[in-house]
Amino acid sequence: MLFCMETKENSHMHPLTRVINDSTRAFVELRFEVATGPELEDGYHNFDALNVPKNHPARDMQDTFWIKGMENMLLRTHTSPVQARYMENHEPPFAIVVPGKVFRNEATDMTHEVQFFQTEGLVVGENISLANLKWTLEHFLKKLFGDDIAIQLRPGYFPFVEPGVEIDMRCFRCGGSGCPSCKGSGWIEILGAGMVHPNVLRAGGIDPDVWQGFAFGIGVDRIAMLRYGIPDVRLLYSGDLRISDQF
Ligand code: 2U9
Repeated sequence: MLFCMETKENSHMHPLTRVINDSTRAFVELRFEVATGPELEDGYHNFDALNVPKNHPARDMQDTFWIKGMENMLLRTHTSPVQARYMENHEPPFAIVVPGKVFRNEATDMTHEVQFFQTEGLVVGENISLANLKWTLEHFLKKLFGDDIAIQLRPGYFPFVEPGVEIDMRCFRCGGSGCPSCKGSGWIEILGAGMVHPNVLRAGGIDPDVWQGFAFGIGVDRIAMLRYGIPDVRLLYSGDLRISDQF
């Protein structure tokens, strides 16, 4: 599923569309199936099925757009409920990639918007390991940023995975020596991932003693900003044609 197939002479593809298409395609080439789902979700599939604790701050009114007058309905805060629903209706093994729009009820600034895009993924099979996760995501980043990239994995916490990892890419501005783009560290945080938590597999009707899985979440807007040097996420939604005219 591509958001826009081609550009004609004098027309331009929006940078977000380019990143959504390129990232989805990178996984489709690896035989992932594209899955999509509703933007209006229920609390069960957005939070409970994903092992997000009842008292987690993400569930707060301040962080989630709950729908007035509807019991336990919200605008999805991530595309993860699509994977949760897919597990309920499919037997493993499978590999899916899930591009889509998500919503967070928070103040906007240069790096935060109330509406943005993610490309998430889920692979469930026998003997799936962290090595499979690392190869797949390194392959994806090479497709987007070229073969010369280097990555590192750090421990990270997300309730739906255990262990969770954050993946950094060596800074392509300074090559790792440290600059303002990477805040002097030489590395840029690029995505989050991990091995699917047994509680999450169980909620999807999958036996964690038989099947293992890895999952990942990619912030499409962040990738577009890094790839094209866009300083403020809000420019991506400004409708200013001087942005898309450059692509
Ligand atoms: C299921 C099981 C596991 C999805 C994951 C992340 C790590 C992650 C962020 C990236 C940038 C959100 O847009 S962002 O701020 N996401 O780091 N997402 S693991 O894990 C899942 C999803 C569904 C059933």
